[in-house]
Amino acid sequence: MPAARALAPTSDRIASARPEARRALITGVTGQDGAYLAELLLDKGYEVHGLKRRASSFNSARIDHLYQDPHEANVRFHLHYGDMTDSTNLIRLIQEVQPDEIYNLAAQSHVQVSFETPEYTANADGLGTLRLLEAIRILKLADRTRFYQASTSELYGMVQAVPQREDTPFYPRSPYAVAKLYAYWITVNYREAYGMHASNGILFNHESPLRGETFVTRKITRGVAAISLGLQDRLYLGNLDARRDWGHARDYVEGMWRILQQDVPDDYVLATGNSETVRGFVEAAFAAVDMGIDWQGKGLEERGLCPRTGRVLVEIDPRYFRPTEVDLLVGDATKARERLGWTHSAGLPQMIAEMVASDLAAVRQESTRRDRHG
Ligand code: NDP
Ligand code: GDR
Repeated sequence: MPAARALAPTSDRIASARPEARRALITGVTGQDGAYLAELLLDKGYEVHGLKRRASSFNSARIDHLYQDPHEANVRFHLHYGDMTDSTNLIRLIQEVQPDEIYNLAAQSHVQVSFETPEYTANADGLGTLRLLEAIRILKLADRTRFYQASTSELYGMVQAVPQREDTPFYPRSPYAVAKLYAYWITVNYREAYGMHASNGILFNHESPLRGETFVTRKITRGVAAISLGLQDRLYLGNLDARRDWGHARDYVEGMWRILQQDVPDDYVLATGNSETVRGFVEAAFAAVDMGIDWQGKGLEERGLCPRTGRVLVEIDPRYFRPTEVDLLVGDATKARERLGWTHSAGLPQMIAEMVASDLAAVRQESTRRDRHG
């Protein structure tokens, strides 16, 4: 597989594809969910088009295994440069691809980063969704193109009711969540105003070995892997008491697809129905490498110690606390189960074990490479 890829003109690549395949456009294809969804749709026989941002270094590691040389026949996976903040680019791309389904996964998706970049987050996550819906309208594709919006349990924010369902009131607690609130409602509005097949998946946290390394689960599994191999001293974390409903990304992209296969567009919660604290996740990750952890102290003074040696393994860093936090998320996916036949398959301990095993392998490989070169 070549490391560098020159993108051929879009129309050439579309012409080479099989005419009968259903066509999907995935924004955010280089992210965790984009990678799993692209794989799923290719397995289902789709022709898949992915929107990818230009970056100064390669940002396609999660989808490199799906890459097909555009010079070959019957290519079904195509990448296009673009950005959610660029309307003309999105309109042109949708005009050329004429997708049957659009999955809008692109977003500045980090809640804490959204407090640092609120305007950009609103532009990419909120207005970006509007740009896609407007492109469908302007191009008169409403009868052909179905639209999926990556909505989020962060919309619930400040706890109003537990578990959270489709009819639980929203109370967003970050610039990210407020931007996603706009995206949620503009999707509903275009469905009602223009009869578009536009749906929201209100997805609770979902993780995997492909999760970005600055989200808490992956930060923990990677840190635990490195600590257990003697390559990292300790892990610095923020709020250990936040509770999340953590599922596996592979299950959730299946749910996205099912949402778009319904005759009638609608909004669905996808969740496991279980919740765990960040602290509980840390304990389970250390257990996966046969290490225990004892907690000592309170608040910012709290520390996690190795029960055998007394060494500090986890320390609190106030930098990782958010100006406003979401304390408790746990979802009720009854509607998705009854109407879509969707359930999650992976349990949390199983997923943590998978993530830790993957990070052990990755950290070992990086350390060997470093030793070899230096
Ligand atoms: P990631 O952060 O892993 O991926 C986000 C993707 O969006 C990346 O491909 C990123 O590109 C791309 N992107 C960011 N900004 C832009 C932009 N301005 N223009 C074009 N592309 C852009 O997120 P996930 O895969 O975890 O999540 C997918 C979607 O689902 C997101 O919208 C997220 O907010 C939402 N969501 C996620 C949940 C989760 O638990 N994972 C739960 C609920 C909702 P690059 O690779 O270049 O950074
Ligand atoms: P979240 O995920 O904010 O739920 O958004 P994240 O993993 O960032 O935080 C989960 C909880 O862990 C606490 N936490 C820390 N978080 C990070 N990132 N780093 C730390 O060191 C740390 N210590 C404690 C956080 O305060 C929080 O309570 C994710 C994203 O994927 C969103 O895009 C998506 O919409 C929601 O999940 C559902």
